Amino acid sequence: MNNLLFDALAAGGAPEASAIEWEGSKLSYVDLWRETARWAQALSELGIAPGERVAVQVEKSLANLLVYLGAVRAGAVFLPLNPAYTAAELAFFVADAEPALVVCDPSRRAEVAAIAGRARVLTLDGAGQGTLADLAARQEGQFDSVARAPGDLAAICYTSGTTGRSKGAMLSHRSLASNAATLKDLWRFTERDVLIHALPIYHVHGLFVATHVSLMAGATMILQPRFDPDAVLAALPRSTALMGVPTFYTRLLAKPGLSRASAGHIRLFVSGSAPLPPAVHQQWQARTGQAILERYGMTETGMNASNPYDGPRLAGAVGPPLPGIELRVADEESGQPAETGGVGLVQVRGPNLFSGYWCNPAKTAEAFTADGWFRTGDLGRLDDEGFLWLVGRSSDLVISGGLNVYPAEVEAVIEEAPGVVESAVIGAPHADLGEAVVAIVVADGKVCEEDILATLTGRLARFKQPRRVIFVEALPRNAMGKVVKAELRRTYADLFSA
Ligand code: MLC
Ligand code: AMP
Repeated sequence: MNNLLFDALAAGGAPEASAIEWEGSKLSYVDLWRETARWAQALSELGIAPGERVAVQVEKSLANLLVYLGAVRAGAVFLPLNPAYTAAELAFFVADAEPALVVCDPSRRAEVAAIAGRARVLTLDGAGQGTLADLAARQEGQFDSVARAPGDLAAICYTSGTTGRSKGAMLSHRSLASNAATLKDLWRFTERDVLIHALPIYHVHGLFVATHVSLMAGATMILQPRFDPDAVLAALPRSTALMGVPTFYTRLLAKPGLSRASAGHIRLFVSGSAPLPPAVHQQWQARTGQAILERYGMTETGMNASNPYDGPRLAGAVGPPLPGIELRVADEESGQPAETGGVGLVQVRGPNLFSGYWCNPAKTAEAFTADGWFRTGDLGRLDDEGFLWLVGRSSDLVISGGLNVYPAEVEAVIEEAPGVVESAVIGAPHADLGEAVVAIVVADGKVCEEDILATLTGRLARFKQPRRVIFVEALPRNAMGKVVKAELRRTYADLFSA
């Protein structure tokens, strides 16, 4: 038996070809595999056994990616975490996943050690320095990858629940490898590609879609520490592809340097994680001559649907299901498949699906229909050509700049602020972020916006904190007493455009 995911990733690259460019230096494939051996050896020297979790909350860097690949090789289960999470947020993930190792920024070592329980705590900073890097540097770079079967876990990615706490989506070697192979073929990635990688690597888009496709194809990745439109523009001349969330495209459109001359040669622009406004799709095409390819995915499923490589890339649609993946739209009332063109709940089935929520059989059971389809929670319709058009979500989830924010989590903290009676958190349309978090609050008249934001500081990551707090006399409620968020969303639809 071999290590399914690592072997699939390692099959693509020619030894001397450039695998990753990072801060001006180039790592060939042969060097990359040697480096991953070092990091895998370091993990095994720490006593990380196959199947144990390695939680990593560090800034994006080449070393951060090497820990991931090393963990896969060592048979560990990688648990990526947004560095923006506060210690309070981190404590939940650590308690739930019970990692054997937590890797954090050196500046946060003390606060992480305080909540790490039995886990070891090692460090890694954005420049790739820290105690884990020191340990890896001492290894010789020879490692027999730990055997992993298709169903073994490679990662757990947390995705917040609409109510209650986050759930850890368990992702197997099979699901990740099969999804990457499908995308590589569909999007025609080859060793001639140079992908600009400006996404974070604590979520599936940057960690799996972009990284796996590029490595599997033997392509080159220009790894950038964060999304900076000027750095992307600077890399365009020697690139062939870019993957991003819609905010990347709106921010790039604001740059005069984006033109047919600078971007017309790019083979593929991919957008996903949040709806790409049709106007952005059209403006992009007018400016660069290129049609952005929009695709649709989820942490639990990897990618589900994609506009075609050849053929029409329709603005506002996410395309037909990927090869090997079944997708249906179920009527909300009856649960039966909706008629063609009818709006309903999107459900998927295929080798891409996760293996359930970590230690949460009840939520896992709820997530699947009796006949084994995964309930995405998204609302959509399939047209005559089999293209999926997403029209909304069945939950109140807000997607801000491609990051998910669950209103219930934010409301719970706001309601702890002295003087707050109740609150409702919604997403309001926002030109830059797609949706921005807004809190509608009923309070005693003494508490102000600053007080509420102060309550959130240190409790919730910055991206979850409201961009606006609006005080009202009462929240709109239906006959059942439930807050009518749809009405709030209508009322504040122009909040950021007025
Ligand atoms: C950062 N901030 C955000 C934010 N990101 N606020 C709201 N929404 C966000 N997404 C905070 C910062 O902490 C900062 O706080 C302030 O907002 C201004 O930050 P910024 O400089 O504008 O942010 P920036 O660093 O440029 O980041 C914005 C971004 C980034 C859109 C480039 O968030 C990003 O890379 N998003 C991609 C997320 C992603 O990969 N999603 C995929 C999930 S997987 P302050 O204190 O300065 O005010 C998935 C499945 C699928 O969904 O289908 O792919
Ligand atoms: P996450 O739980 O972070 O993986 O986010 C997954 C959610 O992002 C999906 O359920 C969708 O609601 C949303 N999403 C992903 N891609 C798209 C897209 N192209 N258009 C609209 N929504 C999307």
